[in-house]
Amino acid sequence: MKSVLRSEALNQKLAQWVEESAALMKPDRIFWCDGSETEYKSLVSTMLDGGDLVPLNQDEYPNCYLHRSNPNDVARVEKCTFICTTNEIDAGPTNNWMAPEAAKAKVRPLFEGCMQGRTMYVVPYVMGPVGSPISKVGVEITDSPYVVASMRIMTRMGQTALDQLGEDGDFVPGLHSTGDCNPDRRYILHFPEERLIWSYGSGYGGNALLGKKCLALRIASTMAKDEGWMAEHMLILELEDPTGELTYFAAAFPSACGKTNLAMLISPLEDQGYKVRTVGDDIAWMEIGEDGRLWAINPEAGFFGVVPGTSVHTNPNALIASHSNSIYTNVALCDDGIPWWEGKDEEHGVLTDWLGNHPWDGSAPAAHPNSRFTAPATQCPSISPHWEDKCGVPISGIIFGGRRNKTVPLVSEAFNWEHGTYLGATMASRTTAAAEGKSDVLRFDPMAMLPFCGYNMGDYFGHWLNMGQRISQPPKLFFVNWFRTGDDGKYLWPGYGENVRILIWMLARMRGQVEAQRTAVGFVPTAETLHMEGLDLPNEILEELLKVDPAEWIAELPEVEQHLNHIGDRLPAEIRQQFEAVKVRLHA
Ligand code: GTP
Ligand code: SPV
Ligand code: MN
Repeated sequence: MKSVLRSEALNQKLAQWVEESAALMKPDRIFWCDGSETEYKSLVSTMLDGGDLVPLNQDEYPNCYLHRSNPNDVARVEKCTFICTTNEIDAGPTNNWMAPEAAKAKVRPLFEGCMQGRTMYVVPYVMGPVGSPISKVGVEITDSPYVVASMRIMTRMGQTALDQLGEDGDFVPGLHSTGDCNPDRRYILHFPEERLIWSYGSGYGGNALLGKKCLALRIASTMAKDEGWMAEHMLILELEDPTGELTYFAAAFPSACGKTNLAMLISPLEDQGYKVRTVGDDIAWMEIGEDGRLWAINPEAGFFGVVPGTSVHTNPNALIASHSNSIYTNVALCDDGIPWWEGKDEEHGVLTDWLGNHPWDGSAPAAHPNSRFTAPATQCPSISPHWEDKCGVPISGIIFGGRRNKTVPLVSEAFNWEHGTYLGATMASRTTAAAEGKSDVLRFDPMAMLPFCGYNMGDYFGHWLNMGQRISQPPKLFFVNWFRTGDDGKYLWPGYGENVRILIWMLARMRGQVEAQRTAVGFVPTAETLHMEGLDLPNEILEELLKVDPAEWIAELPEVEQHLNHIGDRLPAEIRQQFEAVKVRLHA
């Protein structure tokens, strides 16, 4: 076996694990990734030769490539995702569970010899700014060059990570093989007790880029509970006001419900001094600072963003970020090498669809609904100068939200942290193409963490309540809904850039500058307190967007109660009390 060793200072634990992994999977070669430009170029050229990548038009999209995944492998697969704790109760009722030894016994045979004839890449990476006390080192072993190239964009990958790891440092190991990409032999296993990840049989996104959902959310959420911090499925954004003051928000929306778009929005009120900048678009790690505030870092270094719906009108910053040095997965292609997707709002000639059919016959979407761009964060025009601050940024507001076509108002503010925790715990949203399964069905997705919490959801709510007691200057908690529809099924709120108006209202609330209506479900703005200048929205539509109809909320109570019952014995009493209190208020 040939080993291409580039690293001198070998960490004992790493050396041993690499050796064991090689013995198990029997690769022809071991390749240690240094993260360099030269290495990236050579990976790309290997993939171009093997047909793993197709070049885009290099004049228009320099250093950009298209990857077509296996058509059976286009999204996260929640049914194949397991939390392997000794006791089933610790994984809780919302996670699939296997006992650690049973899980390993089942999946180890799949890994045996799976890299014969292939290269085993060792991919060291840092989640979080290099040198930040909050950052963590992970190492992924994979046989997919696409994963390696993607990890180089999404994380601080290579020698930097080995340097941060040092000889005695600890890291989260993640074993990955695309295997034969058979959906019946697909497993994404997490061992939170030993901080280990095994992923077999998928090469796609959150299943395969192990730094993202597996480490930065499922494993990290467990570490965060044990150590007293938070790992959340949240964007982080910076709002500058006319005086130049910066305020930071974190927001949790379920997959494909608008985090990237909110984080990168272009404010239509820039000439009045309201600007938004991006710190992160998917994950936040938050710790209590010495000042008693909550400080957040973005553990990622790139964006793995939903492509469909991205246009000059919706998210120009994402278009620019992904115009060079980016990988597109499962988009359609024009004959001149320009990528195309639904909602791009651009003319196109004859297309090759995401499956490679040429010409596209128009009978199904040309780009897969979960097609993605993988782009370096530094290329985003709206990236904040503070995005890599080692201590993070101080969070003043936390926002929850989801896709609700009725009932839930455009924005509301929780009465306090406990009430906000209840709002997050009972949030529901229509499902999207980001995970395999039926789209557009309403499901409860607490704090947008249903697919990503590495432990018992009841304990997770308990952890939120506990954090609230420990944060002496807690952020205010809000709830938004950009997706309310009218009788014609069309969205009532224009969304995207206009969402800044809602952030401005939140800012005014934090500063005690504006009164709000006290409703049964939280404080809601009156139409005249929203900054609507320059937006031509009929007042009756705004009233409709802000409406809280107790009858609609009462009708949902049985489902909310069922959801809370499903969480089981570990549901904190405070959450149950919040539910009872809402019930009383709604009936009052
Ligand atoms: P993940 O990467 O899966 O976690 O998704 P995300 O939460 O970052 O969602 P993203 O911002 O990529 O948006 C998903 C889809 O929702 C895209 O098609 C967007 O165009 C659409 N979307 C985002 N924001 C808005 C909005 O304010 N209004 C409307 N109507 N659609 C939106
Ligand atoms: C999500 O589904 O929330 C994503 C995409 O951000 S994935 O990385 O596949 O999880
Ligand atoms: Mn996400």
